[in-house]
Amino acid sequence: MQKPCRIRSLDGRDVERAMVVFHPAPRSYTGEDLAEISCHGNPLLVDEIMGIIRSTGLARPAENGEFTRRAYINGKIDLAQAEGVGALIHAQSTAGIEMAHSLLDGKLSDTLLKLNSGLLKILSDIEASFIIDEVEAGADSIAQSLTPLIHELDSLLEGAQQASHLYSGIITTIAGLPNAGKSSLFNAVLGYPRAIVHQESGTTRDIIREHLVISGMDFVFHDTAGIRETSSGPEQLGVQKTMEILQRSHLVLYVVDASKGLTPDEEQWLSLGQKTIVVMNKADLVQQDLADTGPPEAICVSAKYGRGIDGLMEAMVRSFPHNQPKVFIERHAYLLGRTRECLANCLKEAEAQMTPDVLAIDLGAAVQYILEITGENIVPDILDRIFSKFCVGK
Ligand SMILES: Nc1nc2c(ncn2[C@@H]2O[C@H](COP(=O)(O)OP(=O)(O)O)[C@@H](O)[C@H]2O)c(=O)[nH]1
Ligand SMILES: [Mg+2]
Repeated sequence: MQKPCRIRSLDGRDVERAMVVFHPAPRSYTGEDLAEISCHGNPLLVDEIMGIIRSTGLARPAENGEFTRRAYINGKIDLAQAEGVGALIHAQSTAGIEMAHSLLDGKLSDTLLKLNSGLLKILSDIEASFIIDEVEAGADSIAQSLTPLIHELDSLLEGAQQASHLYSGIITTIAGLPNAGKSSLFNAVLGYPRAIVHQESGTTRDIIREHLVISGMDFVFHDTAGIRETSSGPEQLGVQKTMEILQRSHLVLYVVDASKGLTPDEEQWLSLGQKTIVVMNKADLVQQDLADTGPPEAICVSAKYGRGIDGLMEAMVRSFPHNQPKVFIERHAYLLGRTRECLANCLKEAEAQMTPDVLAIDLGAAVQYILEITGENIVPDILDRIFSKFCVGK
C-alpha cells in the first residue's frame, strides 16, 4: 500500500498528508512534467499548500484553461480537441457530453485532416502542373475532385444549427388555450404530478421548468400560462412570459382540446417556435374519428389517462436529427461555412474553365480556414478568447 506524502512548510512544519501523483513528460496531460496533489478538502489547507508552493518561487497559480492551452501548444491535442475539453465542462445535457467527448477524441479533427489532405492534393497538382508538363490539373479534373469534398462539408454543416440545441438541451414549451390540458400533459410526460391541474382556467401563471431525457436527447420542458388575449393582472403577466419563452423555443407542443378543435384564431400561435407539434388532447372525450380535428400530422393523446404519450415522445425525438453532429461549436460552423464558400467559388471558376492559378487562390483560402479550426493557423487573440472561457485548473 502506498503511504500518503507529508507536505511540510519551508521551515519544516507538518502541514498535511496528501496523495501526490507525478506525471512525467511527455505522457502527461500537458506534455510537460506535472504533479497533482490531492489533499483533504478544507479550503484553509488548500490555501496553505498553495502558499507553500508559491513561496518556493518555482510555481504560480494557473490561468484559465492554461493546462489545456499548454497541451495544445505542446501538440498533445489540436485546438478543436481543446475546445472539446471546454465543451465537456460546460455541457448541460447527456447528448452534449457525448458530442464534447467525440470532439475531444478527435473525430472532427480526423475528418478535417482528410478534407485538408484532399485539398492539398489538388493544390499540389496545380503547382506541379506549372513545372511538369505530364501533370494534369485541368479545370474539369479539379471540379471532379472538388465535388466529393463539398459534399463532405455539406454533411458536416447539415444539422450544425440544431446541434447547438442538442448540446444545450432542446427548449420545449407546452402552449395552448387555457384549460386545453397543458399542465396535465406536462405531468403525463414527466411521469409525476409536477404542475397543478384544475378545471378552472388560468391556474398556471409562472412558467414551470423540468428537464427530461428521452432516447438520449435532453428536452427542457416549460409548462406555461394559457394564451388568452383578454387576460388581465397576474394572468396577463403569465401570458407575456409565455410569449417570450415561445419565441426562444426550439420545439413547441401546442395543446388543443380535441373536443373543441383547433380554432382559426389559434393558427397564429403555431409558428412561434422553430418547430411545432400539435397535440390533440382529451381524445377520451371525443369519438375516435373526431379526435383528429386538428392538422393531419397532429398527435392525439389523453393526458389525463396517460394515453398516446409514448407516440408523442417518439414524434418529439423524430423532429431532431439522430446522427451525432460533429459540428456544434459556433466557431467551427462559421469557419466551415467560409471553407464551403471558397470551394463553391472554386467549383464555379473550374466550370467556367478559368486557369488553375485562379482556382488555387480559393483552394488556399479554404485550407487556411480549416487550419484555423485545428489551430495550426490562429492568432493569439483568438486563443485568449477561447481559453478564457475555461475554468482555472483545466
Ligand atoms: N377528459 C379529459 N380531461 C382532461 C384531459 N387533460 C386535462 N383534462 C382536464 O382539463 C382541465 C384543465 O387541465 P389543465 O391541465 O389544468 O389545463 P391547462 O390550463 O391547459 O394547464 C382539468 O380539469 C383536467 O383534468 C384529458 O386528456 N381528458
Ligand atoms: Mg396549466
